[in-house]
Amino acid sequence: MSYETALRDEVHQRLDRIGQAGIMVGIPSYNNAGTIGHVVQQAAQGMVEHFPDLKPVLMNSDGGSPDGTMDVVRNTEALAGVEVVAGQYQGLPGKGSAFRAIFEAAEMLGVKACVVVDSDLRSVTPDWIRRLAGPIVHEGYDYVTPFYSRHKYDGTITNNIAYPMTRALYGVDVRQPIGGDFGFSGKLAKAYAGKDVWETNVARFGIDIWMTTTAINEGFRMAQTYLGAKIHDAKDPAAHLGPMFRQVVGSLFMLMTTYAERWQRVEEVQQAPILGEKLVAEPEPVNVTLSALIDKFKAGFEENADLWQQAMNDANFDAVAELAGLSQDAYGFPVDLWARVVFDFAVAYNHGIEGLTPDEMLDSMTGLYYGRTAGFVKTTWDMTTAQAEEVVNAQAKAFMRLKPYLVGRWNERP
Ligand SMILES: Nc1nc2c(ncn2[C@@H]2O[C@H](COP(=O)(O)OP(=O)(O)OP(=O)(O)O)[C@@H](O)[C@H]2O)c(=O)[nH]1
Ligand SMILES: [Mg+2]
Repeated sequence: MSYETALRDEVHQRLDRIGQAGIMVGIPSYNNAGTIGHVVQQAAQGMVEHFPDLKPVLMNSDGGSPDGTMDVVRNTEALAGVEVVAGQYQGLPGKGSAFRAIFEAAEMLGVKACVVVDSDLRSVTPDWIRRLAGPIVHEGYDYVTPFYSRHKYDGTITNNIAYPMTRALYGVDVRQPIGGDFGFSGKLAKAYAGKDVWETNVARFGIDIWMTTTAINEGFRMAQTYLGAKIHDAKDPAAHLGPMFRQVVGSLFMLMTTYAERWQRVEEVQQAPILGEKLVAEPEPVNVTLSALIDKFKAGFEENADLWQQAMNDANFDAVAELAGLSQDAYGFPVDLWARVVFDFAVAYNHGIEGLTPDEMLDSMTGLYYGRTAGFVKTTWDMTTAQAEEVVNAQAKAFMRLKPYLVGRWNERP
């Protein structure tokens, strides 16, 4: 069933009664009763303290949490002057649908700026709201992405795919394209709300990459903003990231068809300006299990070798097959090979492989992502976060350097 709107009647009526607002913070949630109270307090305080001239609204867009998340929001104190809306969205279950309701609400209220922050954040402060909304309210930007200090093993989908692909495809260096905490203008919220993507992975964890890619390609002014450390309920990449990988990468690949004319012409990279005073912060360590990652890669090879062979060119497949035979000591996953593998799958996803659904392709690619993550972990094991950052940067450059390979394969349709 498809929905015309993500706003349920009761939420719509509540927004109608509020009428108009100047600034809004939207918080998506699903079972975050333990952490959302803090986020609500900080966000509300941030609006009141830093934007006293704008009428503030805080909206929690929940996925029907059985743990009482919305009650926590409604009962949180210290919100003098802030209108609080806690409601369930309708549509496909997922973070993207929750955001769709927030976009629609921002449009209805005619806000100048909207900020979204995750409900599992522990490092959010009122100052985050200033840093995310300030460039929109005062400097005419439409889209602001977070620039965090993250631990080297937090954000492995970002570092190994979302960041290098966004930079190489669209020529914009935006370090956290799927960071989850963003600021955007009312104008951009309206543009997002008007799109027809809510039956796709964009309704789930594809939302972040879609927001960033859309903002870049539809000419919205964008910037990054220093936020310090992102401390949240981070996940071990070996244990929890499979579905998120499919949804993010599926959306990223899908968008390559939408914007094919544009990315094929891009040869230069420009950094989106990083605004604000730098925040120095020590991120919390994220644990990874190297042996588990390598095992998952090898299991993926056992299970999907045929499919990998169909998706990849022969030389790439042979190189990957060789890696699957290595011991942990000898293991490594070269950056150039990884870039070509991602490009092979991007082409296979968009042009199709007979007898395979796009989701099956992404499922099988997860094993390769574990393989590259293991390679990254091995290379950076003894490195500081700053040194690991250089590895991420070099990898992004490799994607750009090898882009002609992608363009060539993209255009050799059967
Ligand atoms: N409404 C709603 N919100 C969701 C859903 N899934 C996730 N969210 C929210 O989206 C935000 C991000 O989700 P997380 O699970 O923290 O994911 P993440 O931090 O991007 O991912 P990691 O970096 O892997 O930890 C949180 O505020 C979640 O509560 C959902 O199905 N419905
Ligand atoms: Mg999180």
